[in-house]
Amino acid sequence: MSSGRTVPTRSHGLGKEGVSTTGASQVEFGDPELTARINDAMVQVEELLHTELSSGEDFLVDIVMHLTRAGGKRFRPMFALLASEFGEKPLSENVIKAAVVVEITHLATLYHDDVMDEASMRRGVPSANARWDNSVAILAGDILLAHASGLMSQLGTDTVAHFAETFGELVTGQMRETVGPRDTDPIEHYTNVIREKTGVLIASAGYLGAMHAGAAPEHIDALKNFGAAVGMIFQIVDDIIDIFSETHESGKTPGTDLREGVFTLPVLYALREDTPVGAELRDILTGPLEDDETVNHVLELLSQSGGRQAALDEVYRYMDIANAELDRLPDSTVKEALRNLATFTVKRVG
Ligand code: GRG
Repeated sequence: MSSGRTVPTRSHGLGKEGVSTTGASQVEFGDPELTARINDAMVQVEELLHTELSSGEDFLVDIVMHLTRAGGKRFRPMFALLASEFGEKPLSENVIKAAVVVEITHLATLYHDDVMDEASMRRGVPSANARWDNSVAILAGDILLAHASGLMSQLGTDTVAHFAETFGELVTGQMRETVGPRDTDPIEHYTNVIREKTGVLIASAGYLGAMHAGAAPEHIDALKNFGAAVGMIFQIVDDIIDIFSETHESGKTPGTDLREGVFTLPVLYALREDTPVGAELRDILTGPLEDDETVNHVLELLSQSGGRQAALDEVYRYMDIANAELDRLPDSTVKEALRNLATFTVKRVG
């Protein structure tokens, strides 16, 4: 379950007062007016992110700005902005704040996740634990949560309560992954982990964006559920790519998860297959894979299995859920943009 992702079309630039908008994806939404509106609001997100995270002692600022400046897709704040378009106050000051809260929380999880995974790179730069050390990276995640909490308190107790739940689910997902499936079915375990680790925060972006724009309760609910489904698609697709893409297509070495002993959905389906390939995989896959030859052999076995197709079927099932949630929203160019966003995520694996 590696967390690098491919990027929608975007360009980089500098926002007002020289604030770097490196992370602000200049995404094309198929409607020039909407595109301009969202991209302008993304510059505001970037400015607030920069202002908020630049406050405090220099030694803290340097470290929290390390991954902030390194970019990332800014997918979550952008989704919060799009969700706000369904309310009476789209892209309002509180919507921008909510979008920043979500991105800062996401950043905090990345600092902590990299410590747990002993990751050496993140967003194309050395991870904080690699550049400094584990203690520094953990404390950077903690100070980010302090920043997020400060902004949240300005948004009111509903937002604070929502975030208490979101934090709880994020940590539960990480803990669930750490303790492993134990007596649970491994596929159910995997599904719970990715829902909690990835789906919950994307759902939160939709919820908070729509809520702070004053959207109707049923529309807030639809955007939250759409976000949760997109999170599942996002993660399963990434896990499929980790196994079945050539390095030149994904920019990553295939089988990273396998090397780390993390068995993602295509592998779990292949492992339960009642075929010679399934039996051989069950013999080999008892822990992390050490050497390239074994990884390559397992990748070959996986390509002969039905694991990829079974995982893809799950992706399409979540795509249906995402589309059904969109159907609960009034027709608009924003709704079509969200539909395209979900389709784009799936197209990465055909
Ligand atoms: C600090 C509240 C808190 C929680 C700690 C570490 C942890 C519990 C949870 C980990 C959650 C996690 C890292 C999930 C992976 C999510 C994911 C899909 C990351 C990659 O997202 P992208 O591709 O990254 O959007 P960019 O870099 O583009 O922002």
